[in-house]
Formats: sequence, C-alpha cells, structure tokens
Amino acid sequence: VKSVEASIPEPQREAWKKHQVEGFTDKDGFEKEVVRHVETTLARSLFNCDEGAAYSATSLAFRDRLITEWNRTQQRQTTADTKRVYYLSLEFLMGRALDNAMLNVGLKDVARGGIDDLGFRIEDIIEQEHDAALGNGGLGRLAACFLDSLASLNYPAWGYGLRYRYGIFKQEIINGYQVEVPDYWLDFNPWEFPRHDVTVDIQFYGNVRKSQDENGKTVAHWEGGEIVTAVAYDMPIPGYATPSTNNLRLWSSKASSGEFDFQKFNNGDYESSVADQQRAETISAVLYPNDNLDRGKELRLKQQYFWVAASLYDIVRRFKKSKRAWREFPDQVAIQLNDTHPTLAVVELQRILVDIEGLEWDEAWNIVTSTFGYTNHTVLPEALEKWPVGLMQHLLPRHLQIIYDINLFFLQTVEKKFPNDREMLTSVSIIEESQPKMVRMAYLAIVGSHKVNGVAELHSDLIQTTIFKDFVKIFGADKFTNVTNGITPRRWLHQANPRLSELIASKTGGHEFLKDLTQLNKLELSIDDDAFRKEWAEIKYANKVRLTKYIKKTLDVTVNPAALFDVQVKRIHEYKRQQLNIFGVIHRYLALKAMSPEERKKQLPRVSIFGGKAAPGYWMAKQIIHLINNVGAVVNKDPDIGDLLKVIYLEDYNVSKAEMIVPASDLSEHISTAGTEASGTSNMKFVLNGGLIIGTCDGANIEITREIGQENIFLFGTLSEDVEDLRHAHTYGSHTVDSDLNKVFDTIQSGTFGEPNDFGAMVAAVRDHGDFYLVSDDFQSYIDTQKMVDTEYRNQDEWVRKCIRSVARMGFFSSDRCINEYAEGIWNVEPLVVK
Ligand code: RUG
Repeated sequence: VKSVEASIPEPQREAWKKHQVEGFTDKDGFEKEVVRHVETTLARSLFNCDEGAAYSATSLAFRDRLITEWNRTQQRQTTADTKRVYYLSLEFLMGRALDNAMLNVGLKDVARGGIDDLGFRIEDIIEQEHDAALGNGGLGRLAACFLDSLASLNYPAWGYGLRYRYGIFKQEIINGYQVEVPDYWLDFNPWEFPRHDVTVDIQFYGNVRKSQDENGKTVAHWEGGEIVTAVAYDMPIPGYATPSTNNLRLWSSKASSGEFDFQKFNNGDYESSVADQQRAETISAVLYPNDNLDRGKELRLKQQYFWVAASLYDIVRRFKKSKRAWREFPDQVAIQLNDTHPTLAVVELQRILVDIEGLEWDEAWNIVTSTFGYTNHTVLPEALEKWPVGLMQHLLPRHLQIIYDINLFFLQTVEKKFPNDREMLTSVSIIEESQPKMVRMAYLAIVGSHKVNGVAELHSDLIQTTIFKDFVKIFGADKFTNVTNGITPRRWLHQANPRLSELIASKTGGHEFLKDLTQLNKLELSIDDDAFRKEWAEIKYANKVRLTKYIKKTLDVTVNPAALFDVQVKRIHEYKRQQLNIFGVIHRYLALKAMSPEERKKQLPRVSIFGGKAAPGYWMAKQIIHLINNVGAVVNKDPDIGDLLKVIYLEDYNVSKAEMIVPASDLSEHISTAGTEASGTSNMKFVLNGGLIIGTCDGANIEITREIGQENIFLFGTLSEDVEDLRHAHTYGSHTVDSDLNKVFDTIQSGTFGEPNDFGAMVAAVRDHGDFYLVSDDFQSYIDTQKMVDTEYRNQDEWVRKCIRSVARMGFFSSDRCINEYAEGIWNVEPLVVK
C-alpha cells in the first residue's frame, strides 16, 4: 500500500474543525447541494438537466453526506481500537443505493420535497439508477443484507469483494429463449470512491526457493512470475437510523506499472504491451454467472487469489498500525468466509505469518484458525469447489506447498485420534487422490476455521450428518453450528412496500419494528379490526395493480389484478423445480380446457408469474425458460381461457425488480426437492410482504412454518429423509409416472407448445432417466395443494387474516438477528455504540 501517512499537526486542527462538513438536514440544504452538483460536478445547468443528471446530482448530495459519517465512523472505530469483522464475499448483490441511502439516513421526505421543487418526481429519479448486480442470487444478496445489518447495529465491519466491470448479465427473452447481454454498470457510479492511493501488488506464478536463515530455519521465498495491481474502490454502507456508516471495499485489477510496458512500446511491440495491460484488467472484468455450480476455470481461481490477497494485505496493514503482538490478531480481527470462494485467505494468512513475518508454523496456525469462520451454503456436489492440484501449483506454487503442509499436520492429528483408519484419512484429506488430484476447498475451509455454520436448521443438520460428518467426529460437534439466514426489513419492507410499512408502523407504535422485527407480533392485536384488514387488502391490491401495469407495458399482456398472483422468481435450476411449476400450469390449462363454459365460470383466475436467470452454460435450465415462454404464448391467447390463466415470464429478474414483484404476490413458490435448497431467502421476503407460500419441507421453509404456524403455509411433497430411498427406487425398481403427469408430457410431445424435441430431454429426465429431482413423486401432492390454495383464496377475509398473522410472526427472519448470532457465537465482536 502506497498510501501517504499525513496528519494535521495539533495547532492547525482548529481550522479544520471550523470548516467541518456537516451535510444537509433540510430541504433547502438538499436543494442547494443538488444544484451545486448539477452546475459544478456535472457541468450542466437548469437548461439541460434531465432525469439522469438529476439522479446523479441527488446521489452525489447523499453520497457526500454518507462519506462525512463514514469518516467519523472509521475515526471512532480506530480510536476505540475494537475488534472488527471482515466479511469476504465474491458476490455483493447490492441493487440500487439511492433509495436505500435516503431511507437509512431518514431524509427521503426531505429529498422528495426538494426534488419536487426542482421539477422532478422522486420515483422517476430512483428509477434512473442501474442496479449494482455483483452477484448471482441468494448468496450475494445475503451478503448485501448482512452489510445493512452490520451498519444498522453499529458493528465495526468491512465487506471485501471484487469490483467487476460487468456484473451478472442482463437477460433478454427473444422468441422464448434467454439471450445474455453484458451488464456494464460503471458508466457513472456515484456511489464509489476510487482510492488510487490504496493499491496492492499481487503476485502470480513464479517459483519457490528455499534457504536457511542464521538460526538454521528453512525460509521459503516466492519469486518471479507476474504482478498485477489491486486498486481499492470504497462504497459507503449507511446504517438505518444511526450515524454508523461502514465500508465495502471492492478491488479492481490493473497492470502493475499502471500503464502499458513502455520498454515494449518503444521497441515497437505495441500490441503485446497493450495485451499485458488487458490481461491484468481481465481479472476483475466479469462476475462468473454460475449459481450453485463450480466451473473450475483458471481465471476464477485468479480472481479468488487476487481478491483475498489484496484484502488480507489491507487487514494486516491495519493491524500492524496498532503495534500489537501477533498473538492478539484474533482479538482484533474476525474474518468470515462467505462460502469456499475466499478459502485461499486461510493459506495466504499462514504464508504472511510464516514466510514474511517469521512466526513459527504452530503459532501462526493458531492465529489463522482463531481468525476465520466459514459459512457453507450448499450440499450440492456440483457446487462444492475443487481445484486441480496442477493448476494450483502453476498459479500459486507456494500456496500449494502450504496446503500440503496444512493437510499433513491435519492428517497426523486424525491418525492419532483414529489410528489405522485409512478410510477416514482418505475421506477427510484436503487433497482428493483422484485423476487429476484436486484440492477440496470446503475441507480446507473447515480445517482453517474455528467455526463452520450452515444457513438453516435442516441444512446445518445435513452438513453435519452427510458431507462433513467425519469432520464432526474429528473436531467435535461444537465446531459446527447453525445461523439461519435473514433479510433486512429496511429494504425488503420499508423500501419495497412503503404503504405496508406505514400501516404496520401505525399499528405497532412507530417504525421501531424496522430495528427490532419481533415487534411485528403486535399486529396480531389488530387482526379483528375491520378497517385495518381492509387497508391491508387495499395495499396488496395496489401493489398488484402496479405489477399489472408493468406486465402490460413490457409484455403487452393484460392480466386481471383481482386474479391470484402465483409467483416463482429465483435462479432457474432443476433443483428449484420451475419444471414442476410449469408442468402444474399445463395440468391446470388442460383441466380448464376440458371444462364446460359454465364450469369454467366457477374457476378462480390465476396469473402464474416466473422470473429468473439461467447460467449461460446450463442447457436444461434454458429449456425450462423456453417451455415456460412457449406455454405462455399458447395459454395467454386462448379465447377459451381468458382471464382464468395467464403465464408471464418477467425478463431480467434482479434486485430492483424483486422490490416491485415481491409486494405484489399472493402466493409464492419455494418448491425445491427436499434437502437441496440450503435456506432460501426470498421465501422470507414474500411472507414479510403479506403473501403466503406453497413450499416443500426444505431449507428455511421449515423454520418459517414453525414460526408462522402450519395453518398459514401450503406444504407438500417428499421429506428429505425419504429422498435417497426414492432415488434408489427410481433407478433400481420400477419407476412409473402417474396419469396426470403423463397427460402433461403427452401434450408437450404432441407439439401444443412448439417443437416437442426442444423439451424431449426435460420430459425424459423425469420419465426415463431416474427423475433425480423427484418431480413425479411430488406432482400429485403439488396439484392437490394448489387446489387447496384455490379454495382458501376464495375466502378473502380468512386469507387476509392468514397473511397478517404470518407477517406478525416473521420477526425471527431479520438479518439483524442473524448478525447478532454471528457476532456472539462466531466473531466475538461487540457493537460500537454511538452516543
Ligand atoms: O442456494 C443457496 C440458498 O439456499 C441460500 O439461501 C443462499 C444464502 O445462504 O445461498 C445460496 N447459494 C449457495 N448460492 N450459492 C451457493 C453455493 O455456492
């Protein structure tokens, strides 16, 4: 880090204090700031200020305010010298920042008035912002919710990630197919501060030389190779109703000289000098668009090391400033590994301590393991990261040696505990003895951390009894724990559903519930209040009308806002079973077609809404999208059906779209095969916004049921303990598909929804190839449960009561509760209370 240590001497500090920037607090002050930014920062005027410029100026006005508090927060934390949390995540799915900033600092009404005075509408200004979509789905959004909670609860905490030039791709649906379009989001991003003075040089490749020091100790030197420079970009993270403003530091890569190689340039080798620069910049160029899938690409490993090495350098530099002894490192620093993506941080810290700082191996390893915690987010084998030993050797030769040493010492302790148990050694070895040999990153993360947690009760049980069971035997059950996921009520209620937030505030005694979500339980006291229930229903209806308009505008399909809105929006994945949903929709369509017009009149109208991206290389997921769109094309135009069924595919599902869709749902679908969805978090968002769930006994659905009561949720399907037996029976016994589902398949294969061959593999996966995701086993109970939904929805009064009761009981699912659990059980950090 080449940052300059500059501090103003005591006598001159008065002058600084006199001019301290305080930030606006009223409408006048806000307007002044906006006009100043329009006229100076943006070099425009009232004659050429469009909505884009007004958005930019408004954001800059708020950013200035945040940065003042950011500076004070950092100063406060440094002075107090308390322990900090560092949350390492390769994904931060932040969404939009302006609305969130306005609400968190409590100045949205001030801004609304000011923007109005200046000739714009606040809603239009908010809509100008491009989502910061540096994540794939639940994992990245969880990280973003955690940042909001950490700041809101006054925990000293930083997030560390990568500043991708391209976030998750934009999805277009063309002729029913997903088409990926690059998401260049950095055209103008007022929310980041480039720190050109905070840079770290990161080494790759090269080789390791060993020498002896004066005491005869062997010292490793990692030499040669290539250097890429990491540049820090900071994003202020405002807490809600507190001055605490934390930092999200994202690293961007550039060629180490900062420019291209002038030597090569002068020698006429212009192309290669530019190529070097581009190669360096490639590291942080693009987010890998895979959710729950490990692709094992070299560039991905480069990204991982680049990011953890820069972050650790930064953390260690900060620690060294405090002049404490190394053994106190874990008293000052807690690092959370969000999934296995940052696991190289374990190795890197050991390398820094042993190779650079000269600590003994065991002392260093103690520090390392006391510092790290690891969160596992999946049991799916295809998502558990492994890296070929050869690739690791090539890219990070010293790290591979350290990994081998970590493994050796670990296996020695295992051998002591379980003498002569060769199977145990093979099963827990960090190196998988396959062809080629692989480094198992989850095992490395477990060995290198003092706590390992899953993200919902069922998931945490599963990891302890299946994929990590031998580690429980070795380390004991205490090392393994559960922290059920949560969501921030600020974004997912207050921001996404302002009218509902106000109604709740009026019944619970103000906005306190946004800081203590358990206060929602007061809502149950008002459940018999007719006016309250009426207003509740009106708000839901208004949210549905808004979505209806959006559907009309974007897809030119008219849907009836009084219909039941049935929503499944999430990444497209076979385990999440959008195929079960669309097969159910086809079944409904066939049933409606078979009815007489009189009978049809008695049916409940329904809109089936889908949304979500498929990984570009995930062929089956893309086929599922295609089928949904083709079904929509047929059903939506069928005059026999009219309003009774509409099938909608919302393009380019992202955080800001979720903020519009979630509040408009009556029913949402969380229907993964039991035991596959680690937690899910959109299930929490939908219930918190007054929608009911149809779901399987999987992930956090189970805890949601426990909290809200099983009479308020539509559960169906196989239990996780029966999944393996059923799979076995499909493969080795006789596997039959019931007649209703067969009818659906026959309809698809008759060409009703387009070229049948396009969907042949999807049908065959269920009918002929073992039905791994148990679609056939769960189909009938899914259909029956949907019938129950229809019946219950007709009784609107009771439906609304169920929704209110559910919301009232959702207090547990705040990410504030999660963060407090991490702080107490894993990080051992305290909030720094602001006076
Ligand atoms: O699939 C899981 C979700 O169930 C979970 O809610 C979310 C946050 O914990 O993480 C998702 N996830 C898991 N995303 N990627 C992975 C595996 O790398």
